[in-house]
Amino acid sequence: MTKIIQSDRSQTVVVAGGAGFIGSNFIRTVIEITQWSVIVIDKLTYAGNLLNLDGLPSDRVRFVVGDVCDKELVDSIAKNADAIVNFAAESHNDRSLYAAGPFLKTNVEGTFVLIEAARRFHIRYHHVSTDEVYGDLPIETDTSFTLASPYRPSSPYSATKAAADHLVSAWVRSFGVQATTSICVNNYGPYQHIEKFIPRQITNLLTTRRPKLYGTGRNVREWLHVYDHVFGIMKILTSGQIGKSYLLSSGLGLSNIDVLRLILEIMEFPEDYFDCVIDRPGHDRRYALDSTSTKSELNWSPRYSDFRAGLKDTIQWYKENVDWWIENKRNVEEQYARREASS
Ligand code: NAD
Ligand code: TDX
Repeated sequence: MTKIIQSDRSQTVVVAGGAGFIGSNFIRTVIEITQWSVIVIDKLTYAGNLLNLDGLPSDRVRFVVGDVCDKELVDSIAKNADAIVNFAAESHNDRSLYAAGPFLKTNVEGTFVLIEAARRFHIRYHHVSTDEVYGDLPIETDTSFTLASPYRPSSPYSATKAAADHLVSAWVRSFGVQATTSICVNNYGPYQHIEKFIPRQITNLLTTRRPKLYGTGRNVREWLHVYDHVFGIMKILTSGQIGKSYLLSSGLGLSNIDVLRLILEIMEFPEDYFDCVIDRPGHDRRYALDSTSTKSELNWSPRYSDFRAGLKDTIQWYKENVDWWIENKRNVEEQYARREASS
């Protein structure tokens, strides 16, 4: 029997990877707008941070440090839960180009362990995926990927994400697992790790470093505020059709150089205050998703449609939360410098 996940009932949701960027924003929303309790399982890799969950009520949020590849641990947590939402991943393309092992382990094997638990305990599973599974689009077009587009991942990261999506579909078809998948464009907002494009450039400017643009900066990304991603996942969990994938996007496709120029303008730096550095190998040209069917089926649409305003709030968040990122900054930039030197 399908378990219906309702926001106004007391339910227990396991959030894998809940100490990361999107997972922690998801948990804040869950606590705010539902009656659910949350069990977080997170390995606390370099990308996980307990501070991301600061201030949440301890009677509704339990934290377990652990690996999603650890079957016994996952089973012990999942057996009394109503749903698993899986954000746990190695999530950075640049890292996957230099050390792909952890990506295979967490993104593929971790998904396997979690969907097996969902199967064993007959609970709902939601899988968090990315537009990158479709590969890229030419820059000079306005086409978008749809659910009918073939999977053509380009980087080691996106190949592992594509593999995980296929596992989920196979477990739905072969074993009737009650799963859904969301496929989302690039996110921005509070608590994003400073290795990623937008927070890296903001924190560069806040520490008198020059922003770093890969290649010519013409590559295009579609940007969705993390709050809109989280609301989309809530809609899918509570009213999505089992077995389906849903595309989540904003229509806000911008070249990297345009995003950087906006950051420079908001932070009052000259528009040419950046360095062009060596390009990412295999750098995907453009991402874009057509989320028309998600919008009509789930009555979801992005609320943060003003990218400049969202970016301004995000810059403000990094200004107000220097303690959250400052200790990491030198290390992150040293790692970038080392990778650049070795390529
Ligand atoms: P993140 O790197 O900020 O967080 C990942 C979290 O997973 C961290 O807390 C980390 O400690 C945890 N983790 C890693 N390996 C683990 C393991 N083996 N066991 C348990 N926990 C582990 O990532 P994010 O940006 O929040 O992304 C979350 C999900 O959303 C990922 O699946 C990513 O592919 C997907 N996604 C991200 C974006 C984006 O723009 N950030 C866009 C679309 C989809
Ligand atoms: O310093 C930089 N300079 C730069 O020009 C960095 C870190 C990135 N870039 C470029 C590369 C990309 O074209 O900016 C763009 C965005 O880069 P990332 O923040 O690394 O994101 P991307 O590779 O697009 O992937 C992101 O969106 C899809 C997330 O990291 C993934 O987890 C998600 O699946």
